[in-house]
Amino acid sequence: MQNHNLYALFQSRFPADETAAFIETPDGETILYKDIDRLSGHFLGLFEKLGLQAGERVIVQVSKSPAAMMLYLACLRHGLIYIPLNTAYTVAEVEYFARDAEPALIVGDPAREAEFNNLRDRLGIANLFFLDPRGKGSLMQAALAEGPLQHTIERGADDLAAILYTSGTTGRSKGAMLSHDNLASNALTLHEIWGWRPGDVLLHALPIFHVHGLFVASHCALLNGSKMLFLPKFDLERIIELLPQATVMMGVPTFYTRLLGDERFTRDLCRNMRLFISGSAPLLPETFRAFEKRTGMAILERYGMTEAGMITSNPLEGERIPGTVGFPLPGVDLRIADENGTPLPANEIGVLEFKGPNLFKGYWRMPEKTAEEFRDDGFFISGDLASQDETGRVSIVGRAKDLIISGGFNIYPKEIELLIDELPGIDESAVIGVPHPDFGEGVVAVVVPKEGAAPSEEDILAALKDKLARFKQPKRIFFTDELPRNTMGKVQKAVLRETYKDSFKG
Ligand code: MCA
Ligand code: AMP
Repeated sequence: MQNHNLYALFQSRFPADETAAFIETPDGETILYKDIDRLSGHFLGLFEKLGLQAGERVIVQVSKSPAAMMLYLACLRHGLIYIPLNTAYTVAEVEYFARDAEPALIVGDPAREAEFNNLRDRLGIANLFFLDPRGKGSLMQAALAEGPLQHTIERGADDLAAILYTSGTTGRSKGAMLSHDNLASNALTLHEIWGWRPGDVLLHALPIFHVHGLFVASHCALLNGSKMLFLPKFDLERIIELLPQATVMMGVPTFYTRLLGDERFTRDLCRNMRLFISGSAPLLPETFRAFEKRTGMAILERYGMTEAGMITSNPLEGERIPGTVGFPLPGVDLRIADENGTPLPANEIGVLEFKGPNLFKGYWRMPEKTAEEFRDDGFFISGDLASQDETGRVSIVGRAKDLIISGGFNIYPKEIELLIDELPGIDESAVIGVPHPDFGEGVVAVVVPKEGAAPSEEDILAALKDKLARFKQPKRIFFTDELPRNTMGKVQKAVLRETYKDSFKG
């Protein structure tokens, strides 16, 4: 029987060259391909010692480091379900995920040791370890004392490899369950269509707690036996320094607008680059054009979501058209439909629905929520508004879901509104995204105070501080007497977005 464990696929592609590097950091840390089995094997030793069983969950909220990458690969090998969390989440937010996922192991940042210990005690978490940004800490200490073991356990196609939480329109996060085959099929497709070739070097500046950085970027490199120039975070100086050594880079639009904002970013700097890929948020056509003018290269925009990885892509060969996200990936069945799921004619705007081998297995312990988002014929309702032309090319034109995407991070207004509404002196609130020069969209809260009350912006922000990750906190708060509503009583967010559209101008 074929072992569907994703790690087995990667292993089958590791380069024979003993000197081939997998990861290089600016601090001079290097991991060679020939060392991945051994380094991840130490974690396997620890997992055995702790008695962790395949199918159990592991929550990981640590800084990006080569060691964190090894931990991820070890979880795959042991059949553990990997749950990465945004490092910006507060412990209050982590608590929600821990209650929902019931992990057998949590790995956290030692900078928040006391808070994590408290969480472990309250929730009765069996195992808690720490890993710091330099790959040191109690996890590494314990792992290095074990093994290395060398198993890559048998997994079936549908066995889960990871759960990635995406926020929900109700304010409750949902865990998207992704199988080994979901991840493998998408990685193999992207490796193929983006023309990965020997000698490609990936400049990796994305976080590794989301699909974009963890799966799309790293998996392509692993399948290609490529080196990753691994930055702890987006760092303009480092990127300018490293670009001449790279051939491929993936980023959110903010990466590209920030690069364009620096005059050292030139055609010559990109002389060895063959591909810049953008996604997670809409790339403005003006950014695409400015980039082309500066570098002579057309950014390749693709579209995806946590529930499925990548779904469409502009072509490697052929025209990349700004404002479009290209064609459905091979194996992906895609349609633009009305509210009943009936396909619409070409060029009409509707909701993008799709299915394919990359489509997830549902939301963790939320069968009703899962059912709501699938059609009877297995198509998934993305919540994105799109059109498709006669040639099959897709354009994302908006969102049916109430979602803000800021610097590539998704923010669901409901989650913030619920917290603001429960504060003293506040009647109600509406949270919207408006154009932001750096993040694409910036979060704005429009608040209606209770009669006679005069809450201040500072009070509201102070109250949100420990409850919400920094990137979700409103960057501006406005007060008003009343929110605009339609005849059904629904808040007209489009009207608010228009009213406050210049909040970040100038
Ligand atoms: C940081 N801040 C943000 C964001 N990031 N605020 C809003 N939106 C953000 N994305 C806050 C910080 O807390 C800080 O607040 C202030 O903004 C300035 O921080 P700065 O140091 O400039 O930020 P940074 O560290 O440079 O980060 C910006 C970033 C980063 C590089 C754009 O957010 C990033 O790496 N984003 C990528 C997200 C991503 O990987 N998305 C993929 C999702 P203060 O100063 O007030 O304390 S996967 C996905 O969407 C699907 C599958 C897909 O299609 O890919
Ligand atoms: P996430 O839930 O973080 O996986 O974000 C997925 C959402 O990001 C999609 O449903 C889209 O709304 C958005 N998205 C991803 N790529 C693009 C893109 N190229 N253009 C416009 N929106 C995008």
